[in-house]
Amino acid sequence: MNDSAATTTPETAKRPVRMAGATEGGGADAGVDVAKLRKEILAELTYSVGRSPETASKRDWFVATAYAVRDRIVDRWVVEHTGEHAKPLKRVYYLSLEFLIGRLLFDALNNLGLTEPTREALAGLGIDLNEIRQEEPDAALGNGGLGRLAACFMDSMASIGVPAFGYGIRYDHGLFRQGMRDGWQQEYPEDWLSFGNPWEFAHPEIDYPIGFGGYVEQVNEGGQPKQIWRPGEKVEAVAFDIPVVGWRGRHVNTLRLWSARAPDPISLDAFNRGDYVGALSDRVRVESISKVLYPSDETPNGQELRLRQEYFFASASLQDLVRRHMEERGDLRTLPDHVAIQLNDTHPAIAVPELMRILVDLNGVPWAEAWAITNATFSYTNHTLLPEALESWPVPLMERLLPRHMQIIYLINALELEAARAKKPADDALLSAISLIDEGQGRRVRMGILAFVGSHKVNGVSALHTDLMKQTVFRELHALHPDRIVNKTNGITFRRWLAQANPRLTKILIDAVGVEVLDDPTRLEMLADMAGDSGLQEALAAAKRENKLALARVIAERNDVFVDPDALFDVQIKRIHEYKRQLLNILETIAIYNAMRAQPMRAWMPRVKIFAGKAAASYHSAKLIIKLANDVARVVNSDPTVRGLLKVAFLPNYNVSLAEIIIPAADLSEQISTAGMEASGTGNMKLALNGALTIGTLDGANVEIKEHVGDDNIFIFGLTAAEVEARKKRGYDARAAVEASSTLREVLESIRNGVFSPDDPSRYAGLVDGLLDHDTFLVTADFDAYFAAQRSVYKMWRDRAAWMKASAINTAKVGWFSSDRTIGEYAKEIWDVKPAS
Ligand code: 26W
Repeated sequence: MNDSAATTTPETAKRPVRMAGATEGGGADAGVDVAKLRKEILAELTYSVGRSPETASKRDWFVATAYAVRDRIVDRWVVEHTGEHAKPLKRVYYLSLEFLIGRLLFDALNNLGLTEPTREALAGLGIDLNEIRQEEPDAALGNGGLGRLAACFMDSMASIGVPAFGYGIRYDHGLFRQGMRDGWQQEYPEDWLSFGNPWEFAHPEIDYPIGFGGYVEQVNEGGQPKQIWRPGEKVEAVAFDIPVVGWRGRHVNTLRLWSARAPDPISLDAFNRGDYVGALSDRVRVESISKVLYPSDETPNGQELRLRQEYFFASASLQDLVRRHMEERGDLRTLPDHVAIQLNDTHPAIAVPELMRILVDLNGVPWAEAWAITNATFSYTNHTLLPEALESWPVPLMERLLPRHMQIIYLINALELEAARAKKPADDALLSAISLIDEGQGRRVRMGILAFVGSHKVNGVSALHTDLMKQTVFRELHALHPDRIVNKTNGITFRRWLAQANPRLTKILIDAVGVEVLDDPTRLEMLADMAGDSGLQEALAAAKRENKLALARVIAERNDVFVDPDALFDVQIKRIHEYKRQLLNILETIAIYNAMRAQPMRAWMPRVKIFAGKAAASYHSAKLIIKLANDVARVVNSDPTVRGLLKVAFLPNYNVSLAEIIIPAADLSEQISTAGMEASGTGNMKLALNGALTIGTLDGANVEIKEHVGDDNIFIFGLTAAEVEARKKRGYDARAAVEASSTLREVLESIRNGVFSPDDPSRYAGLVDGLLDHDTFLVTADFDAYFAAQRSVYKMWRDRAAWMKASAINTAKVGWFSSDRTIGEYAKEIWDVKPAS
């Protein structure tokens, strides 16, 4: 069957991709038949969208173009999944509750080398590709770093040839849209599917039953006790596939997202009784599982629905991959030879007991053997050390929703504790530290421990984070399993974050170091030797200025704030969280403002402070920080003494598409988290790649960025992770720090006195008191160092040549942070998969 499908594949699929010189945007665009492409787009418009060119809207043109491109991807997909390619030795399954994808059109065009041909094909029809690009809604099926990393990894796996499936949930509603009312964040529902999704293939025939609740029956099978779970409730998981095409179209993987469907669409009993709402209520309850992404970031939500989501997608994914494995190999015991499952944080960790249930209960594999298979198959990535973000579920909830899994967890726990006792004789503290059950406040299952013991490798996402994992959350488990924890420093896909987002810079790089840089980012290094070249610097400065003009237009449109493209663009874009310390940045902004008011006629360096990011809806302090940024913006931007030399803009609704506009335009990248708290950061990499200089603490991947770009090309300040720890242990006195810093004292006084909140002078009293009484994130401790670092930023900015040289060196030296490198490391050291390339 496979072979015949391959032979019926259209001829285009087997045609090798021609790799003549790349054009702006980066693909291999030569040799594409533009007239044919135009015909295909027109045919899609007519037969798939059902519109004539005369009546078609921009959205119709976008959909027609997406379909035409999708056809070409499918041609390759079919080839890759049939015939000789159909059965790779080993596949990776990336389980993630979040995929923060953004728009897909330019991803596909760029990777297939179709950007310029499509532009031309559409231009011939009077359509502007850049305009229809805006019609695609962002797929925002993620909160922030963790979800965006999953999307970059999907691109890299397809690009370097790691056969992979991504598994997740097809949320009807992605991350909320952020609006502003009087400077306060408002959450509005997001509706990315309202006009359909041209990239996906619905597969209603691929559906798996997912059970919840019920009871466990013990039966006797040939003298052996056997457990059978009898769920009280059934949900169906239906597959929707999005093809993921890699660089130069060489490989196409699949992102398979599950949607919940009720087995019975309607209760006829209720309907016949005239209860029309009741007739649908079961269905609504069941299908709520895939309705909406949980918008919390680093805060637990403890909702039953969240646990349902986790089990729903873990179970569907395991059923799917086990079925595939059995079809291909016919023996469950060889699973780890052909399957590697990566758990993206603990969110899919329930897959560990689920695989045990499949092996032991459903297939009669003896426990010890099943455990060895499970452990060899799974690996787990930790993305945060914040204690409040470490997932745990109340035992009673687990017992009610997943009774058999709870039994399995107890058994895993008993055996793990026994093994630990055998290694290191009875130490109660050790045993309670590694127990899967937290006996603290109500009994809870710790998902981090479950993921750890169920995996053969556990990784952190930067060198510092991995070290801290060994010293903190997994200290005891690390002592018992010293080879299990490894580091895999995060990366980003250069295709989206350089070639697509910043075609102007990409063109300069291609001219400078050759088109091969698109395939091999380490070639960026060659730029370092030219960094002092004035011609190169001028070209880079001109590209940056164009990008800043584009951002200035967006700021004018969205915020009605007019900024000078020649000012320093100082950018902090990420989720709003106290540990990320947007507050520190705002305090410094106020310090500059105070200084300007004290000496209005000094030659102040023009600067624009740009903020963007969402706060979890229930995270009040984060929402107050957004309000403060907006209050400061209003006051500063309208104060004539400032003469426009300082501008502040909080751009609403930060998402992938907005990031693609801000990042190429940034001069300064704010990475100022309290040391030890940001696991890695990936925005830091995107900004450095695009030529922004970093002002940052020695936290997460900043440490490694510093090692790559060199001390002279980055502004590092503040307490180290070890110093933060020591400070906290010793008991930190913020009042003394504030007393010692006249700048900080004035800043806090102006906030407290209502300078930025004349309508409600006490609005920030609690915020200021909070800083003085319990400055958990050491904002006051790092303020002076940060302020001084900002002054050295100014100093370098004054010397344009020095700045542009440092900027070029940043771009040159961050090739290592490509997610292709990261995925190569996972493939070799965790998955044991050979990339096909
Ligand atoms: C239970 C609620 C919840 C939801 C999401 C807890 C924790 C999370 C994530 C772990 C948050 C997250 O996105 N972490 C980020 O992961 C990135 C990719 O590794 C890192 O670069 C960031 O530093 C880290 O904060």
